[in-house]
Amino acid sequence: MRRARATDPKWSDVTPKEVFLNRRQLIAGASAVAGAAAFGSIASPAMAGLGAKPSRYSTNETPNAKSDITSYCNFYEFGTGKDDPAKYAAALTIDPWSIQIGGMVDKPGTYDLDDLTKGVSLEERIYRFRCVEAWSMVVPWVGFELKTLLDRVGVQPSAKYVAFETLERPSEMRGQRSPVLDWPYREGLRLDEAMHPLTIMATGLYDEPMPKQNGAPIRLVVPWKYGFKSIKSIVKITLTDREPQTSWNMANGREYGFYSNVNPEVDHPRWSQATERVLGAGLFAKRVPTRMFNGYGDEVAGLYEGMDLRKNY
Ligand SMILES: Nc1nc2c(c(=O)[nH]1)N[C@H]1C(S)=C(S)[C@@H](COP(=O)(O)O)O[C@H]1N2
Ligand SMILES: [Mo]
Repeated sequence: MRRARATDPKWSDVTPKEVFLNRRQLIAGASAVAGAAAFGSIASPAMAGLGAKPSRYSTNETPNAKSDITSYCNFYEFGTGKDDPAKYAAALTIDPWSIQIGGMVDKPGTYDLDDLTKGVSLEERIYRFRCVEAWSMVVPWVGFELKTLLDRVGVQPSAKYVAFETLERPSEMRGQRSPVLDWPYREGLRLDEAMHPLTIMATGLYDEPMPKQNGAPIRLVVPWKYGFKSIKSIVKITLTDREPQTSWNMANGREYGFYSNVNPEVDHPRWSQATERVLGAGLFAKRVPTRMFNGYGDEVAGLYEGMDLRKNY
């Protein structure tokens, strides 16, 4: 793996979370302080910018620096190198942006992103994020529950799965000019996974609109699954009664299953999943045990009751 380049970090990139919070409060001034009082707690950094509310689903682990999160990325549409997305995603046009929603829904259509998210309140969700490549970080996402969006379009009783697709636009996504994957990037969830309160559509991180390399303007985040399930730059959502095809499963079904729940007991055919390297200062300084469902077992284990998680990897 290549080493990410530290490009001109801002104070928020190098400041521990607590200091970050205080600095944001000072900068935001009276209005954020008033907002904080209304919540009866310290201000979330998000209150100053995107207006996101803190969430009980957030971990209190310290988020990675923004420079880590935005410089070490997987986004094969822009190349397979970890630093390719930060270099090349600037070419992506994200305004206007629409999402085509169809299949087993009451209100199918092509929705402008602004219309789709109008009146939806944003939350800050600080989640652990574990890539199948056995590295991890902690990311302060901003977004809303996928359920909110699905409820808006009306899921029909026959629907059992949700399929997602990323934009296909090789003129702007230079990685799509190579057949590394069968474009567009595709992912999917079972409907109960999609409706789970931990599953979010993220439109920002660190209190700012989503950086292009992290999946602007809107991406999925499913914190108990390997990172590749969290599909970026979504343009299509389809409700279906069949398990959808997913890019990594299509590319190598033996190595990447549909479920891809984080599981320290089921190794990748080519490496162990028992531990992970925590991305941080001096990249990958720490190796820690990987937790079942990435530590979200209390919330999600029930979804898989009675299932053989070795077979359904
Ligand atoms: N469209 C698309 N979505 C994607 C990917 C990708 O290559 N293309 N990579 C996945 C993988 S493997 C990971 S680990 C995460 C990385 O998200 P991050 O770069 O924001 O950390 O995005 C996932 N979503
Ligand atoms: Mo990943």
